[in-house]
Amino acid sequence: AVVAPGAVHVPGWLPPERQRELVAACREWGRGPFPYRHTVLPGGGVMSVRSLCLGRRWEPYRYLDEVGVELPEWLAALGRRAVAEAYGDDGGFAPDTALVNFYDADARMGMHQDKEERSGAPVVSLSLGDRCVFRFGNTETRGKPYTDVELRSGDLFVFGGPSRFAYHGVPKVYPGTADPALGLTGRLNLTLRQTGL
Ligand code: MD5
Ligand code: FE
Repeated sequence: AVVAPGAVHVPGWLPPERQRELVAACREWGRGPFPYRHTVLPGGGVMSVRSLCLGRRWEPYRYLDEVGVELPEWLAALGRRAVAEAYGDDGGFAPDTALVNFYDADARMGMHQDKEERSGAPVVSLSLGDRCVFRFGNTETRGKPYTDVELRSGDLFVFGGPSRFAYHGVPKVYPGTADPALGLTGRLNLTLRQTGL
């Protein structure tokens, strides 16, 4: 479904077996040198999600060089296929970072824009585990108008073109809504990005 120009939601894009593999990979990356952590913002606020990065590392409000944890080629290839299937063409998408966010039952993400990337390339978002409300806004203000979309495990969302710099957030996660067979309590979101650095 095209939610806005450049914003394409593909429900159930990843089949259950691929979802399980991705959950296993997310768990394994958490055992690496840079495990999931709450990000502390420059103003002292602490994000309720826990995050890790592969490839270039994101810090509020900048990217650092890669520090030994590579973005696996299979994950970059999955990102290219995602853009190709959402838009009909991968547009040369070449992600150099993956940000993985873990949401427990109480985690939220306030309305914000993703502006640290210096490229107009799209952002690929993959959701795993619990369902959530994803709030897709506008490029002018944090507030209305916005559209609330329910994201479920396996859903793909690609944000590009005029939607790339829209405000967005996750106001609610529905705890206990993941398929027990997935073996995940909570929600994981992977984003693949091209930093342009
Ligand atoms: C999430 N993550 O569900 C979301 C999915 C983040 C973040 O927001 O910054 O880690 S990515 C949603 C997104 C990314 C880039 C642009 C737009 C949405 N957009 O223009 O709407 O954890
Ligand atoms: Fe964001």
